[in-house]
Amino acid sequence: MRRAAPLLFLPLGACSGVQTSLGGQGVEGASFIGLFEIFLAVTGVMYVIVIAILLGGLFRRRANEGPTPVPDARHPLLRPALIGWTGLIVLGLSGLALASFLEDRTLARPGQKYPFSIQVTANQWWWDVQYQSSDVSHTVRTANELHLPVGVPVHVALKSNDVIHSFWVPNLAGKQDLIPGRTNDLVLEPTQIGQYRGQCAEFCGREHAKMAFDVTVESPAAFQAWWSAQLASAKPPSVAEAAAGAQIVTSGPCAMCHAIAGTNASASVAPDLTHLASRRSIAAGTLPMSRANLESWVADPQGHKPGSKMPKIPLDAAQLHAVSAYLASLQ
Ligand code: HEC
Ligand SMILES: [Cu+2]
Repeated sequence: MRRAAPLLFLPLGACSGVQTSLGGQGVEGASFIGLFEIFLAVTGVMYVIVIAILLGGLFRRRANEGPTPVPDARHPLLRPALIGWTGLIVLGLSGLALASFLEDRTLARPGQKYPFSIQVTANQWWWDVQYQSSDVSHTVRTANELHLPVGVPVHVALKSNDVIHSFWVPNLAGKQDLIPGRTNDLVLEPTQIGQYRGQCAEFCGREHAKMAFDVTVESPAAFQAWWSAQLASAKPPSVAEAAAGAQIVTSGPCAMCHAIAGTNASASVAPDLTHLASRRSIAAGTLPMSRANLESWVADPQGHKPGSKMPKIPLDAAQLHAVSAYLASLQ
């Protein structure tokens, strides 16, 4: 038992870092923590009172010895004590109900205007992401990542192409489901620059656990720079090896699923690869971004993410090397 004690602290590992609901790095998330603390305090006080009464009864009985004393229904304190206890419970429960109601009202933000909107579409098992502003020519498509300007409330429209998923960036806000055939809304207003991790929070099939995404909260200037860079078409390959890779990727089967702006690959059933190498991870958080990992992913997607909708395409070592050179150049 004593050796297992450190295990008790294991859950505390979830209290800091890039994926924690106690982070409070967003307006929504921080207000949830406030609500959580109110619930904890009220239920904590109730718990202590109940346990104190139980212990009191236990020790009183020990002290009396002999047969169990019959509770004295005429005890002068019994009536006021029962009335007080009932009152306390009613008051506590209504207080908690009121607190959640008010919290809900604040989070709804009726009438709020947003500078732009992000449409996130869930697929088994990756996230399609589109940035949309009033200027249609500024639409940007990426996958498995979100960039957000700090201090700006942003509207996120959530959709699904297959089954029910759940969008969750615990550091910033609560969960919201993505449901086929309808659009759900969420507002994200990060208050702290940093790197966070989002995760699908509704079991959606075999690779549900490997359906994460990266969230980069940055200064408004850095965010604008990112958006402008994403607007550009893919850079043409500058070395022979990458050019050979581009040939394979844009004319072979890859182009039947993926899009690379500026080439004739324009399918949309798989992650957009135009600026793939500017992301932090591959295949919805499955592997960190690097040329070696890109090569390894293309060589054997089913080995890294069994059941994933990307088939293994037969390529020899030289072809794989060329493909990874090209993919890694897609900054
Ligand atoms: C049948 C459609 C299909 C074909 C063909 C296909 N892919 Fe994919 N690819 C996918 C899907 C779906 C994913 C997302 C997998 C996941 O994360 O679960 C993906 C993911 C990727 C990723 C990771 C993207 C990201 O955002 O993390 C890369 C890189 C990639 N594919 C490259 C290729 C290359 C190169 C080829 C050709 C050799 C290819 N794919 C062929 C469907 C396809
Ligand atoms: Cu899921």
